[in-house]
Amino acid sequence: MTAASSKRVLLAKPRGYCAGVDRAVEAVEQALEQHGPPVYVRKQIVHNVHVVETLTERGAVFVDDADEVPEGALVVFSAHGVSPTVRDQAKQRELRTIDATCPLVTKVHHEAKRFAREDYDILLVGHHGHEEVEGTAGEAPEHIQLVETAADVAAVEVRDPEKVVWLSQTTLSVDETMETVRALRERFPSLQNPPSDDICYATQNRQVAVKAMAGHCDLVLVVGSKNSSNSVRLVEVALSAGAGAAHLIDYARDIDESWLDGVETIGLTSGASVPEVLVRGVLEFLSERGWADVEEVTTAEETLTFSLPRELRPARNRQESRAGS
Ligand code: 0O3
Ligand code: SF4
Repeated sequence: MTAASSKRVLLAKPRGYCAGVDRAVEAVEQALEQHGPPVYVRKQIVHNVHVVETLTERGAVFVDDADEVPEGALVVFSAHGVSPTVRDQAKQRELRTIDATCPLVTKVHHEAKRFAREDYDILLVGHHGHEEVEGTAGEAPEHIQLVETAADVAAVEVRDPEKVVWLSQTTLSVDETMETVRALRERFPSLQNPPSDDICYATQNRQVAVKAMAGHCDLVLVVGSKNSSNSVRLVEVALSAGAGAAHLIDYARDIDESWLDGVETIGLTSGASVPEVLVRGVLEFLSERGWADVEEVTTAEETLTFSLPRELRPARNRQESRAGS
């Protein structure tokens, strides 16, 4: 008689694609279908190696800068958004553009523009060099300063401490951001909050889900790429919520077999830019090694979807959306 196996997988839900990523990936697919290759994409459409490779095979050409796109060609702006300078650059080169910026990133751009118009000092919590932060800060560079962590707060200088607001990147750790905001508020008691949460629903939901299971897990595997802010945050959240260990992997093949030594419960989740097929690959890998018992841990149901960028909708729908706006 063999002892019952105590090996199990807890599978976080929600995980994987958010509404903004789904729309952005679909935008490139539709652009390829409607216009044929090559379709240029400024930066990675989303921060996922597999998505970028797959779209490249289908005729997308990823470039770092709009300068690299031949005049008159078609270019898609990534889900992370672009600054007005990039838009102007594209216009000057007479590029045809499709804007796949997530509407929830665009919302933060609108907030930045509004507070800049009202002459606030805007403290943007986010990661230096991240494309989303470059795009948002580019909306009002003279009003915005970047604050990465609570440690940066002492060095922040504002013109009028009564007229300060904080905004943020959409994909940060909620807990870490709140710590930074607490430190900011200690220095600037009149600090205003964003009109609504800038850290988006998908980022928050994935962190809540991983927190719910981390304490029961000897190991948490997060499927996601290294430059994916929200995926990297899930590893950190898992560790701080009590996971024995946590690792970020692009593919099942990245799993180091030694991570599995002495492990019973494995938590599995994926970042907002990660296709489900990669999670399936990890489940297969684990099943072949005795972790066939999979239990989904659900902390929220997501139903939000966004319609495709205007430039890709049929002409009739475009008119309706103009009339309704
Ligand atoms: O912003 P992040 O590095 O997490 O980007 P990903 O991995 O592409 O995920 C989608 C998030 C996004 C497009 C901006 O919020
Ligand atoms: Fe939009 Fe949030 Fe997804 Fe970013 S993570 S693309 S803000 S829904």
